[in-house]
Amino acid sequence: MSKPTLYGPAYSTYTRSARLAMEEKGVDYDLVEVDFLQGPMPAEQIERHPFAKVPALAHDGFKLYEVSAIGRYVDEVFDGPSLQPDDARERARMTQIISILDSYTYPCAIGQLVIQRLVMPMLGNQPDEAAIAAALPAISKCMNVLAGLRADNAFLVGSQLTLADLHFVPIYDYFRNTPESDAILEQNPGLRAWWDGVSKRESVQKTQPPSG
Ligand SMILES: N[C@@H](CCC(=O)N[C@@H](CS)C(=O)NCC(=O)O)C(=O)O
Repeated sequence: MSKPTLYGPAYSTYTRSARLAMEEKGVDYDLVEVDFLQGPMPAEQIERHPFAKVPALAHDGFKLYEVSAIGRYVDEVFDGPSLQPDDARERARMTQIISILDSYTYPCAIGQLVIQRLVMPMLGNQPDEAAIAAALPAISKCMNVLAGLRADNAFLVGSQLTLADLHFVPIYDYFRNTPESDAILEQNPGLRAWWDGVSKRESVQKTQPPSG
């Protein structure tokens, strides 16, 4: 089977989730950097992704975008440890968590807090403090819910690393670097325990976003 190519920047949370799936499976892949912070989304990427987002995958003539689809494809097509539970209820829980991350967590934790607190200053702009303050209750709710679903398990779904963990790692990693995360994580020590475990994985260390 030929090597897949992933188009997206190493700093992107969704690109990192797709990379994490390939790293965990032991898949050899090429990463083609696509920048959208210093300018508009490049036209070639909009051809790959009509909604002008990253990442997109190309493999043996097959083209795919949307990270939850990419993760499942990578898991099912390549050898390596399974990233989806066999048990129907656990698999449903995994899908539920990915949906919670996409629908409720990313928009407030990354789209508001991380963009305003970490990205805006990096680009030489002032953070919008009102937008940050407005996002905090929603972030807190998401983290409480995710901590509750994890309960005392090693991973978000029971004792097996799944695509749900790989979806959350990049979001959590940026979030934990904001000063606002302290108070929210104080309330959710279970998420810190989860991070202590997953952050030691080689895949997580190898896909660390570039600093600055
Ligand atoms: N639903 C998409 C979301 C992808 C997404 O939001 N990617 C972000 C980067 S992490 C992006 O492309 N942002 C560029 C923009 O919104 O202009 C997926 O699952 O792949």
